[in-house]
Amino acid sequence: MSDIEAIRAQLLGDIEAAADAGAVEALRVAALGKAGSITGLLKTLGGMSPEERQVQGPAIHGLRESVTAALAARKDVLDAAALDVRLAAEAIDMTLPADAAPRGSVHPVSQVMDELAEIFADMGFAVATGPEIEDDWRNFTALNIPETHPARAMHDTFYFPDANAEGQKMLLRTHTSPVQIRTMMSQEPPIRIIAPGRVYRSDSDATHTPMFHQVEGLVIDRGIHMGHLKWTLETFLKAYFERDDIVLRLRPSYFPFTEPSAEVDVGYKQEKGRRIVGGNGDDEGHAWMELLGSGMVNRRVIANCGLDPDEWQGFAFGVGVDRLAMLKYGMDDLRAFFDGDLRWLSHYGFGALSVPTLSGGISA
Ligand code: 2NM
Repeated sequence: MSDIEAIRAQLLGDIEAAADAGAVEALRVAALGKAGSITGLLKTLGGMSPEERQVQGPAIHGLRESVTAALAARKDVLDAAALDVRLAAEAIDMTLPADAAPRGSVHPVSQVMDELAEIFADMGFAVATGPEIEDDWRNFTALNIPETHPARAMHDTFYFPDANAEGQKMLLRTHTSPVQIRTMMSQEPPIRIIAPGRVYRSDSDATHTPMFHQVEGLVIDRGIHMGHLKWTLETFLKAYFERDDIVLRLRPSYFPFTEPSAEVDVGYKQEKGRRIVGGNGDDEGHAWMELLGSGMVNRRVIANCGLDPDEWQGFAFGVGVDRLAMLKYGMDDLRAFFDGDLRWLSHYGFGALSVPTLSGGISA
């Protein structure tokens, strides 16, 4: 066997036996590197006679090509084997139930907001959202809340130190009503929305947190009246509390943004003196509990949003989400909502996969 054939047999055998990428690279350097065996053979071509070079040249170049090809092929085989090992090690059994190792839970506030979205979607309401940092006009002025209104005082509202480019005072929204203002200014009636979200008031004790959650609702259409408001709230509360024996009591009230305004109390028939929810019993055995604020949207608010109040009327309401959650799920301390205590969350939280639906059960 010629030198070339001996080198070829040796190298191809070694390459075939290379156990890993490092061994393949070492063989490449030994054959094709600066001091490699094939590189050495190529260098001998210069000193040969033309006749000899004509024979040896193609033979040596052929050797180099077959060794290069063998190195690449071996590397491909080793790479594929390494990938197989990695895939086997990192395999995930997609057939395992996701609940096998439950981690985390849905906060009661999120659960209740999901329930509200589901209930109101069934009545044709869309969910609207807006920024938590608002300007004075959208949070107060547009809502017919005068400059001198106590809600504007520093001790209730978190103001930012600087005004915006239009000279508007900036603040953390004190209610989600600016979302309704934005909606009325950007959409053509009829409008049916709920606006859930975080709101901020400088207030902190056992029953008040400086950030809390609110849902407000707004309907704007032709010929809307208090009957629509009462039916909507009754239908919502029956669905939310998952019972049919709910009665409402509307008491006259005052809000700058609604006229007339009504405070809505929810009543439960008391079972032989036993209170089902907190509240005071009346002569007929009802336990009444103040729950929502509501009213017919003030025509000045409608006009402030660029709509003609002679053509468009509407009702609006607002309710605290944290309070709704406490009543339905039996929590008694509002502050626990914001502690992030994992034991509380695992006790009161909801499974991430149990999405509320009207068909499947609103809190199932
Ligand atoms: C409440 C009570 C009564 C209300 C009014 C409006 C708007 F933007 F349409 F004028 N949004 N929300 C409203 C009315 C809110 O919360 C206790």
